[in-house]
Amino acid sequence: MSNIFIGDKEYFPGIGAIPFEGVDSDNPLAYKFYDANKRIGDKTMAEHLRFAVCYWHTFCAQGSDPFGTDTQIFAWNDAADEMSAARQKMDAAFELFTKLGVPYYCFHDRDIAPVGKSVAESEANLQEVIGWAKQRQQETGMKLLWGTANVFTDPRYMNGASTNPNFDVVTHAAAQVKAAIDATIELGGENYVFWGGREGYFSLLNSNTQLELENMARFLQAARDYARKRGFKGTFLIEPKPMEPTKHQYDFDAQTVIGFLRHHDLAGDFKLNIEANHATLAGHTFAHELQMCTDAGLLGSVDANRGDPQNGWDTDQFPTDIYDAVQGMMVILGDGGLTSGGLNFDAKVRRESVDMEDIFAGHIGGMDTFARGLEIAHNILNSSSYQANKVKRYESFASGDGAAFSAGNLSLEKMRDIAASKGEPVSISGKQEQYENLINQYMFK
Ligand code: XUL
Ligand code: CO
Repeated sequence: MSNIFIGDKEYFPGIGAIPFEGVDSDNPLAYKFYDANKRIGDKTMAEHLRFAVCYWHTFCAQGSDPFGTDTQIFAWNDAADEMSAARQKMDAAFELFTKLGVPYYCFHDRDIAPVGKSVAESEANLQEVIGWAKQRQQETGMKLLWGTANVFTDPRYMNGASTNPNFDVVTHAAAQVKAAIDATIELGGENYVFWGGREGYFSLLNSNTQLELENMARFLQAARDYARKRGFKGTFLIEPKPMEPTKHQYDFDAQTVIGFLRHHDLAGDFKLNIEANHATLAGHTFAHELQMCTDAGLLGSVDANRGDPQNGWDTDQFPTDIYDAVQGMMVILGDGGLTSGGLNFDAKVRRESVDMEDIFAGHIGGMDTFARGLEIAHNILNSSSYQANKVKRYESFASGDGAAFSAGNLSLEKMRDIAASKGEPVSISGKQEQYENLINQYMFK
C-alpha cells in the first residue's frame, strides 16, 4: 500500500486508495459493487453516479448531539490558530477524496474558512482558503459539485436569513451568499445550493408569512442576478426540507418548491437538490420527491443519505438500503441521468463510530449501495417488461378520443357524450403486486 497524502502529513495512515474487490471480498475497506470504470449502458459507473463528499459532516462535525459533546477527535484540528486548522482540514479532506476516488466535493463557506470579526475579515479568510482549494483541485483533479453559504448557525440568523423580520440580518445573509457565490465561481463549481435552514417559522402568531416568502423570492432573484452577472453558468439548487430546525420550513417538499419557483419566475435558473432524509421527514419516499422533480423537468442533484424509519428526525445516515437506491435510480435514469448534479453524501457516521476508518466505511457503503442500485435499475428499465407495462397502462390516451383529450381538444360536454355512448368502462387491474415482484426479481438476478 503506497502512502497518499496532501501537504505535509497523512491524516488517515494505514488506509490506502480504496480498491474494487467485488462482492466476495471480506476486506471492509474495499468496494464490493462500485467499480468506477465499469460500463452500465452508455456511461461508466463513475459518470452515472458523480459522487461527492460533503465537508460539513465529514471534517467539521465531531459527533456531538443535543445531549453530549464531541466524541470524534480529528488530528487536523490540532493547530496553533484557526487558519492553520483550516489548512490542515483541507489537506485531510483532499487526502480522503483521493483515497476514496470520488470526483466531487461540496462545502458551506463556514466549513472551509473561519468566521472573521467583520464582513470584510470573513471575506478575506474565505478568499485565502479558496486559493488553497484551487491549488488542491488542480493537483488532484477534484471538482466542486456545489458551494453554499451557512446562513443558519450564527445566532444572528435565529429568526431566519432572507426571511428574517429584521432587514439588517437579511443584508448579512446577502454578504455571505455573495462571497459564497464568488468562491463557487472561482473554484468552477457546477451548482450553487440554497438550503433554507431557518427560512420558515416557529409560530404563525408572530410571522408575516406573505412578506417573508416575498422577501425570500426577492433575495433569490438578487443572488441569481449577481451570479449571472459574474458569469456563473451553473445551476442554482433549492434543497427542500419540511422542518428542523424550524417548526415549518417554507421549502417544505419538492412540489411546494416547484410551485414557488414557477410563481416567482425562477424555474429557468433553479432546480432542486433532493435529500432522501428530507423526503421521509416530509412524509414522502425518496423516489417520490425525485419523481415530482423529474415530472417538472427540475431535478438538479441529490443529497444521498437516509433517516431511521423508527424515528422522525434528520439522522443523516449513510445510505445502505439497496431497495430504496434501486427505486431512486429508476427515476434518475428515467430522467436521462444526472447531468450537472451528483450524489452528495450529506451523511455522517454515528456518534459512537470514533475510528478514522469508520468515515471510509460509511462512504464505501453509500457508494456500493448506489452502484448496485444503478445496475439493478438499469436492468429493470432495459431488460424487463417494466417500461412497456407502464406505457400500456396509459394506452387509452395514445389514440382516438384519449389522444384528442391529451391534445386539449375535447370539451367537458364531448366527454359526457362519449361516456353516455360507451357505457361502463372495463375494469383494468393496477397489478401493483406484479410490479413489486419484478423489482425483487431483478434485485437478485
Ligand atoms: C441540512 C442539510 C444541509 C444542506 C446544505 O439538513 O441537508 O446540510 O445540504 O446546507
Ligand atoms: Co442536505
